[in-house]
Amino acid sequence: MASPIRILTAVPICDGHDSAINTINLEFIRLGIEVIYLGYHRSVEDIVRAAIQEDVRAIGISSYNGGHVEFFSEVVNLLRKRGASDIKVFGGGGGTITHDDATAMRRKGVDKIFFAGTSLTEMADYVHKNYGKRVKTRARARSRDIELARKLTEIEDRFCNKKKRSTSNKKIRDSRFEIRNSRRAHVIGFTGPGGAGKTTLIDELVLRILHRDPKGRIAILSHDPSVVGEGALLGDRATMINSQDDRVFMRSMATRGQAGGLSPATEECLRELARGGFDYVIIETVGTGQEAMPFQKNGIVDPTVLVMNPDYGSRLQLQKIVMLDLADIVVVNKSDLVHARTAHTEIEQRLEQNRRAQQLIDTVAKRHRDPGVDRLFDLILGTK
Ligand code: B12
Ligand SMILES: Nc1nc2c(ncn2[C@@H]2O[C@H](COP(=O)(O)OP(=O)(O)OP(=O)(O)O)[C@@H](O)[C@H]2O)c(=O)[nH]1
Ligand SMILES: [Mg+2]
Repeated sequence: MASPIRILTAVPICDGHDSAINTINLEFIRLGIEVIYLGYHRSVEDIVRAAIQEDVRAIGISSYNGGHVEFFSEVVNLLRKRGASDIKVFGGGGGTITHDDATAMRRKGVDKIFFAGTSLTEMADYVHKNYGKRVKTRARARSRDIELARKLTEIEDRFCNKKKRSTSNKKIRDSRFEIRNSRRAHVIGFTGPGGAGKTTLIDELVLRILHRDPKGRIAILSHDPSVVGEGALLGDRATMINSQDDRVFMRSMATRGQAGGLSPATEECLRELARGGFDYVIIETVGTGQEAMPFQKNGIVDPTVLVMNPDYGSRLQLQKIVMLDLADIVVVNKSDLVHARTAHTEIEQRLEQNRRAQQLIDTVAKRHRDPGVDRLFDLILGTK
């Protein structure tokens, strides 16, 4: 089966009109496209960096507040400058973008502008027809990020084409051993139910790493669910603010039909990142259920962090969450919510049954400079 087309969508800086792009994203996903959504109020630099790291075929920009002729062409120019001119730029903006503007934009290298009244299916058809195959460009020296991004795509594609069956279990074990013993990267796994605040927490930790370690490089592998051969909304980037940085390489992955929180290609991609000279590699699973154990024992993730939402139900639900037995660190995020104190006590009692040195920390990830996040940061870096 062919891999889904991956595109990036965003709204320019100083523009909060995201309702059009949200509708368009949903239609693209429904028609089999993987959409990495960067969110609104995004700079040219952030858009181009994300497009390169995500190795997308095209960038779709929705622009309503003016300045579109300059903004779109700056995106095209920066892609060229970074050696990624094979990534196409398209978009729309209702009546704000006139036909004359669109002609000027096309002259500057913008691929296509859609006007008011175009149907959603027409736009999705355009994507399928024009961005289905990678445009071959003349070979030239490619940046480190482009090289890595292409490698990750090749790995994902191999799994999608089912060519990846040949790796024996012994080979995988040997390779895990090799990475555990030679890696310099600190590999941290985050899991937990949907919406518990995993991405917000990771973004806050990234901010602290960037400050504490002025040369440190961070990779993030972030997962969202999808069914085999279908589209997906890969939306974690939209929550990331601090992670839009040249020292952070982030890749969004769809699970492409695999249950349990990760993609069939995750481990191999992780291996590639662990070899890629990063100091920290952070993995975020999809929002998981009670039975999930996404990170294997003796795998290459260490430590594992379970992020809990205080609203998990009652003590009975806690008994069923397998990751409470396995996680090294359990975080009660959203501890600003009323139920959080009870949640802390109940989870603490649940962890006591395990008789293991597991850590329990309360955080408010959405609060800047939260002391709980500081404690989590010290704990994670304390193991490095
Ligand atoms: C809805 C809306 C709002 C909502 C936004 C809600 C949201 N979260 O998006 C609210 C009320 C919040 C709002 C606020 C403002 N708005 Co307003 N808003 C609109 C409105 C009425 C519709 C835009 C829209 O969503 N259309 C629905 C989409 C699906 O249809 P479409 O626009 O025709 O787009 C088609 C194609 O272009 C294409 N397309 C669009 N984007 C993309 C992207 C891709 C990748 C692709 C493939 C295709 C594509 O898809 C559609 C296909 O039919 C427009 C007026 C208009 N009719 O365009 C004003 C408009 C854009 N807003 C305007 C203004 C001025 C503002 C405010 C500054 C008002 C104020 N003074 O506070 C604020 C700014 C908000 C901000 N932070 O940026 C002006 C902009 C004028 C300008 N550029 O100079 C407009 C044009 C109204 C006007 N005539 O004055 N706005
Ligand atoms: N009240 C409160 N809300 C928070 C906190 N941390 C995150 N949120 C909000 O919770 C929502 C979900 O946050 P995310 O970080 O996207 O959660 P997630 O676990 O990554 O979600 P998925 O990736 O979809 O599973 C967002 O609206 C956040 O702003 C917190 O400490 N307190
Ligand atoms: Mg998330």
